[in-house]
Amino acid sequence: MNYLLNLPFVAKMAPDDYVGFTFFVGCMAMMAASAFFFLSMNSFDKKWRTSILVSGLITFIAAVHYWYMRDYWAANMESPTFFRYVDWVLTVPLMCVEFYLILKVAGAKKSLMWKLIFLSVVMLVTGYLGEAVYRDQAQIWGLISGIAYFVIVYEIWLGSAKKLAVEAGGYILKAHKTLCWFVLVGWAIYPIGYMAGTPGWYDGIFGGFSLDVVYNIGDAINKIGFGLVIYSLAVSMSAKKEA
Ligand SMILES: *C/C=C(C)/C=C/C=C(C)/C=C/C1=C(C)CCCC1(C)C
Repeated sequence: MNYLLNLPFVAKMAPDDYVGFTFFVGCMAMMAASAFFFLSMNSFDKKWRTSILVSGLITFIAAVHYWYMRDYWAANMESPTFFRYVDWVLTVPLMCVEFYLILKVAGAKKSLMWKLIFLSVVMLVTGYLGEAVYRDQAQIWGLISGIAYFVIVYEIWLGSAKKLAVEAGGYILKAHKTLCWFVLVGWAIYPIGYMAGTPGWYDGIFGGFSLDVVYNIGDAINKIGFGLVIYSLAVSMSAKKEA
């Protein structure tokens, strides 16, 4: 029993542990963003509260996972792949819900939401199989995942979601466009990280920069950025209504 008391309660962090640092800061940023979204929620028109609530849920779920991932990294010094993908499989479908919520005013149907959710789950499950289960087949699973990603990009940039956004016009079209850029550019960070982290593929393009650092930066940009786009849309729409 005595040896337990001698264990440190907080793991040490080396000053050059960039992965540990980005897990730590990422965790804090997600917590702060969640507080911001939750606390600002009720200052908006009822119609926008659900969207802001979902923004907060996305960063909150991430904050909890980052808490675990930070710990896991500190204890094992290896990628917390399992927690990473559980986080994604919960938060990315919620990002799909955000597209549906803002396009609802233009008559978006639930089928659009389920289609995007389905594609995102295919993208993530196949990605997990390639990254954690069938490591020697990472290329083929990455390819299937990439196809699902491509279909999501097509759907929002050129497909039915785009049509609805054009119908809605104004601030909604503008916000939709910004979210589309997040998906095209911000989300592309992940497959790049995946390729860079797969042995025999493009490993080494970041000069040994860790896969986790790439994913952590991607998460902060995408989850908090996405939420802020929705937030500023709600601000604009509420201001318009008052005027
Ligand atoms: C908050 C988390 C987000 C927005 C995560 C997004 C993740 C992706 C877009 C992952 C995509 C992948 C591919 C397109 C191919 C390789 C495997 C993945 C899962 C890394």
